[in-house]
Amino acid sequence: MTIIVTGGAGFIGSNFVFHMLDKYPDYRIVCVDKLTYAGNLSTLAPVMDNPNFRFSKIDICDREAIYKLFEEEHPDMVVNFAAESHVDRSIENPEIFLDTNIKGTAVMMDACRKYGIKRYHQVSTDEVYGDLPLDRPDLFFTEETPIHTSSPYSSSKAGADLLVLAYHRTYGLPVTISRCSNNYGPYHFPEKLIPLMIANALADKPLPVYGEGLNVRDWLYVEDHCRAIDLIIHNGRVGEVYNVGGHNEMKNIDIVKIICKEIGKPESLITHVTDRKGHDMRYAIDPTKIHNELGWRPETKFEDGIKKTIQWYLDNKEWWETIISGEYQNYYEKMYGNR
Ligand code: NAD
Ligand code: TDX
Repeated sequence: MTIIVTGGAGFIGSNFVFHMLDKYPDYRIVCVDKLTYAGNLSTLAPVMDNPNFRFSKIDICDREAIYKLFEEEHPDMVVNFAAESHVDRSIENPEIFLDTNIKGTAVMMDACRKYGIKRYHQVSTDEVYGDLPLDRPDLFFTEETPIHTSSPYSSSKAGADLLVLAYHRTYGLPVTISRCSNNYGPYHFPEKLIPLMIANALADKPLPVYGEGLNVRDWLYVEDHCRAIDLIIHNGRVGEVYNVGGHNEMKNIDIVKIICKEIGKPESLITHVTDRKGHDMRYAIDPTKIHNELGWRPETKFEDGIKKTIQWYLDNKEWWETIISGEYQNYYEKMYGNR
């Protein structure tokens, strides 16, 4: 079995590469990554010498390079993680999101059509469903919830999902889609809420909470997401969408307070800053389908996962300090000034 994993130098993709190489010693994993600001080759250092692993620096929009790779590798499956993934960046500059998230998805699927494939899996997000009101805790996103996006990021992911389903119906491409809630864990890029707050708290820097911090996200430990994708690509039904989430809804402000407590820093570091434009209020996944059909359920409780995550950031300071000192610093200063 040869699997092309795109975006494998990023947060979830790298965790998935580790999971697959560890669990399936006879699988070959070919990682395709453009190494944007969010991709970090040092993340993959532990597997670079593994004979079952190959890294290839390619932009998924580069049709010629992708076709050449398919001719060399004859993949059985593709799992497409590659994306521009940060909502705030999409608000600043939507265009790259259209290129990578929509056009890149089309290029990957065209290659699958041209060379044949057993499975194309699209890694999508709960953000395609838009948001839920705070005063209706009885509502959850199911796979039947209409697509109703808020940001350029989520719109580009929704556009990709629609293309994936269209390639299934029009060309019979054997596709599956997973729509997961917010992940956290090792190798999470420090522009996202949890790693940003951990890094800032450790440096005694202000903790920038958008608005009142009442927005709710449904947090899942990254390894649980990787196990869900593993199950879907092996046992999921072709043409189907699977929601992935662990019923772990939390307000942003509560997450930040937990991080302060775990790290032993004062809540006075919390600084309320201008709210995100079009900020989604609440995400909440109903994972009944993947539970009933594939037996998936989350294994890591938030109280354990957040401790493991903080410990990982303490043990791997070099990884994130190198990132923060580079290109990301320019972006951070533009967003938050010298706070
Ligand atoms: P990330 O930003 O950490 O990693 C993205 C990776 O894709 C990087 O390694 C980057 O270099 C690579 N990439 C970007 N553009 C590329 C291109 N044109 N060609 C090849 N590689 C390219 O993102 P992440 O958080 O790991 O998210 C991975 C996927 O999971 C995305 O599709 C995202 O939409 C989805 N997702 C993320 C979450 C979450 O909470 N992080 C939740 C649900 C779904
Ligand atoms: O500095 C911050 N302060 C803050 O209050 C940041 C970076 C975020 N926030 C808030 C905004 C959100 O309500 O925290 C919440 C989480 O923000 P992000 O970490 O940017 O994640 P989110 O916008 O929810 O999107 C994430 O989950 C779904 C991923 O980045 C997406 O790729 C995924 O699809």
